[in-house]
Amino acid sequence: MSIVTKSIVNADAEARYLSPGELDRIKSFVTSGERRVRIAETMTAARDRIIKEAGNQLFQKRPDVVSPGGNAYGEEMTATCLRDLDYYLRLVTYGIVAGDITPIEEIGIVGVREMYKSLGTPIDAVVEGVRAMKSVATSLLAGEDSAEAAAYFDYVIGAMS
Ligand SMILES: CCC1=C(C)/C(=C/C2=NC(=C\c3[nH]c(/C=C4\NC(=O)[C@H](C)[C@H]4CC)c(C)c3CCC(=O)O)/C(CCC(=O)O)=C2C)NC1=O
Repeated sequence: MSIVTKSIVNADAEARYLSPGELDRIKSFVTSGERRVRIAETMTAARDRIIKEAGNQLFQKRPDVVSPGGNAYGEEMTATCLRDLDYYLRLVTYGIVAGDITPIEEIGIVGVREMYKSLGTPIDAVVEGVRAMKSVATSLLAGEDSAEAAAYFDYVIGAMS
């Protein structure tokens, strides 16, 4: 839910007008809108490159995951691993557009530890992959945009660490 929808639902539950504080938060959401959409556009257009470079960085740092016995060993498993990175990059773009981590949390964080545990996937290596995506993605963005995007990657990193 966006901050706009959320504020309306809360206010209507109490049959009241939006409060000055709520209107302030909506104002900053609206005024930052163009920037957030621009960031999401850049990341969406560069997604193949971000995934590829982040994957290379991850497998260099953690050769164990793509070695025999590793969770991402073999062409098919490596592709599934890169697909998971792609999932998280996509969720980060959702968060940036919504100006809110909730979509990332609901789709990709709730239950993630248990999921990776049951798959035998080392979650610390997934975190390493997200860190690498952050580094590649933020290098494609200018100052303020880069900091804004970094915050959403940091949310994923923190929630999985
Ligand atoms: C959008 C929300 C969402 C997420 C996050 C998601 C993740 C997800 N990753 C999976 C598998 C997997 N995930 C990985 C990922 C990795 N292995 C490693 O060693 C690396 C560290 C890492 C890559 C960074 C691998 C290798 C598998 C296949 C494991 C297997 O089949 O044994 C599976 C099992 C089913 C399948 O293979 O598709 C799910 C559900 N699915 C979703 O719908």
